[in-house]
Amino acid sequence: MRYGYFDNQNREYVIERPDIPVSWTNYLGVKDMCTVISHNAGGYSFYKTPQYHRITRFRQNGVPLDRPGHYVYLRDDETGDYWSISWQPVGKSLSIAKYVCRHGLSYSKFICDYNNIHAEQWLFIPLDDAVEIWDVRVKNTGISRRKLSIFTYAEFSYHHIEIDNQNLQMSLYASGSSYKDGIIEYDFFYIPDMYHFFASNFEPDSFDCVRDIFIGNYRTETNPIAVEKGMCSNSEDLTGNHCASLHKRFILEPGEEKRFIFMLGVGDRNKGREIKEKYSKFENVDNSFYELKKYWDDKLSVFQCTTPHEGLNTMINIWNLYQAETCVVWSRFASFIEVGGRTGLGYRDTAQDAMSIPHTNPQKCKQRIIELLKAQTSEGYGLHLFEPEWFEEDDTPKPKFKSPTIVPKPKKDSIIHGIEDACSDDALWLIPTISEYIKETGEIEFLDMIIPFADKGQASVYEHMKRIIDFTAKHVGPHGIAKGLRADWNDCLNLGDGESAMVSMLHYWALQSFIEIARYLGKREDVEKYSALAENIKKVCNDVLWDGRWYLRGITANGLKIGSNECEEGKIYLESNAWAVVSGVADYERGISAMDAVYEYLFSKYGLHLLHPPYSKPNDEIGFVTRVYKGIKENGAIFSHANTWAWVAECKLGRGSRAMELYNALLPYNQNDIIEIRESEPYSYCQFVYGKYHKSFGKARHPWLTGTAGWAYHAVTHWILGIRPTFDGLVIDPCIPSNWDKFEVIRKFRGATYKITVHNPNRVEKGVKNITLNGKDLEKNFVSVQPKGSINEVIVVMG
Ligand code: IFM
Repeated sequence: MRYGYFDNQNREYVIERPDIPVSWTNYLGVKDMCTVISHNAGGYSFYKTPQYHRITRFRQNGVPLDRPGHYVYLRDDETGDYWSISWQPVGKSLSIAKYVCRHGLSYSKFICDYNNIHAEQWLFIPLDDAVEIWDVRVKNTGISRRKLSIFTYAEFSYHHIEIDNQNLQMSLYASGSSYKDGIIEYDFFYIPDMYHFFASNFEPDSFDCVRDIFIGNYRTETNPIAVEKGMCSNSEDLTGNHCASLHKRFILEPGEEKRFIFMLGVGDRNKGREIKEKYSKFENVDNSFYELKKYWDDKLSVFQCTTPHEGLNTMINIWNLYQAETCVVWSRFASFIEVGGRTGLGYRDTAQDAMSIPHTNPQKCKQRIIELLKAQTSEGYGLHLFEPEWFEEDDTPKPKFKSPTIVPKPKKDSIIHGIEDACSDDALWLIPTISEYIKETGEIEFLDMIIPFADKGQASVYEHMKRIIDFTAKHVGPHGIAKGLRADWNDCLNLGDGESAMVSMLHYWALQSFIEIARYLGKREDVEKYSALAENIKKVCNDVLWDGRWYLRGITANGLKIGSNECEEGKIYLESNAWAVVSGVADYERGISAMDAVYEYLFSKYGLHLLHPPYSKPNDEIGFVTRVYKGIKENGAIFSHANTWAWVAECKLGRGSRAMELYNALLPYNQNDIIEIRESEPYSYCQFVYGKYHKSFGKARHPWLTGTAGWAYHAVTHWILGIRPTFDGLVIDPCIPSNWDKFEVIRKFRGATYKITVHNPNRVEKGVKNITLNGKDLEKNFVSVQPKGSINEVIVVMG
């Protein structure tokens, strides 16, 4: 069963049936203001942080789905009939009204045809203003004159989400709303920076600022009394719950169209006036929509591929990068699952996400790296969850209620959580990310930048990297494998002093990146010292962790093996086997054996399970994973993020067809027509898919905010298509399925453009036979950096 399709020409996903079992969301805003919006216009907005500066309210996990939202109602003033431009909240029967939602890159369009009225509501946030524009057009497609009314509705939220949800004493009695000069203002405690406003490009006929008056007693957003009556009550109050409803009556002659602009923004009425003036001009609305389109066109143009795989092209050229950027820009704490009650950055999540976008968003990538380095302790571990503001250089206390994003700045001692709460993997991810950033931009001097540690002292970026490596080297268990501590990448493996195969392998992988940098800088001593460390880790991993056919996942503090053939449950894990290959710990034979075992035990038509068989008996020596239902999340679900490592592993082993088989199984695009099983968005990777051990096998959950996005993008661009930046140029090393005869990539790199065509006449899976740059033969599959502004033709023949 399908609910929509990919419109690649417009870079939109088109939802033709709005009665999807779950919310299909999109993200508006690329800078300071963000809205998470569903295909039925339910959702919420915030400014910078969903925890401290919420703009609109959302009742997460509610019944009915997605309430409230950013709604536009239309009313036929002659018959009293009314509907909304998005299917919900009014929810007209789909047999008499047609609804379409087009989710695009940072905008969503809701389109409705009902009773000879065609209406569209476009939502987007311009690049330069913290305001959500509602661009509404209403057209009479019938043959008679129509008398209509338009009403808006959004429910304001107290700025601090915890107060809004939990301290009603405060949110109900310390917030107010008022209407003046056509602008609704929502305020509290006279902190003008934190006010919200709602305005329109016309003089309204009536308004409501008080939610319960607009909706009416014992009613919902489906049948608000104001819309039913055809008139708002001009309510305002200095207490209660507040909303933004502006109403206008208008007439449409046959064929006539009217356009209305609404603005939901951050700031007080004065700011509202400024914004109202600007966006009351259609020209300014059109320009800012065009600029937003161009913003994404420019980004996407950095890497565009044409392969025989339409789904891969669609995801890599549009949706996968869009999802990866969304994770980096908005962190992982604002969705319909993560409802914004905790914000900041997750150390490991951000470090991985940032690795995928240095080519399209180098500024944000660098910003995130610096924030993470500031949240690294001088001992070398990262603070698991933190607010970048905690480490702002300016230590002078902020005046209470001044900043638009009031993030409390705790005392340093209280935020340095100590090793007992440290995760063993967190900071290791950062080393390859720093390396990727430098390779992409060529900014080698970044390594000299001095950055403070979270607790005390400061050091260069290079020194920060050494501390990260040294920390893991120091914290090893009795077998010489890294300690698992609070958790490693797998949140539910809580090994404490037990040992984690994955972390030792990550350590080895991070060391490869670091040694490459040290070698490039000519730091011989470091190259020698850390190469010796790396060799030792590789040996210990192979001596201790090899289980005969695959690698163990770990050893508990009491010496119990995890992920061994000897185990009854949790016999084999995906992470340690994929990472043995990705990191280079495994030699070719062991790599093949481990990945064949992964295929045999963990593969399914929807992707690779994280482990087999799942746990059924709680065992706190292993961790929380043993207390999760079988087939869900870390206990044997198809954990999407970890699947991507297997694609890289297969590419490293040269098995392009296998890598593609694994890729295809997880690919959301491929599940567009089985939504009765998948349920979630086919344009977004989800955190997990229920595994075969659960009756909901195939159902995907937690869209958008998952490390899968960045890693899937990285795996395809760097390993399947094989185009990898180095310090001096681009390596071209594809690993593709044997049925591909050719593919093309346009890659922008350090100011030059590379048009790369890869031919595969002998249908091999890996290996480059020859390569030319602008007609000249190259010695190896490496293209050095070409002059800025140049356009270069690269022809590669595999064989
Ligand atoms: O690695 C974690 C991530 O940090 C949060 N979500 C789950 C992942 C796997 O446990």
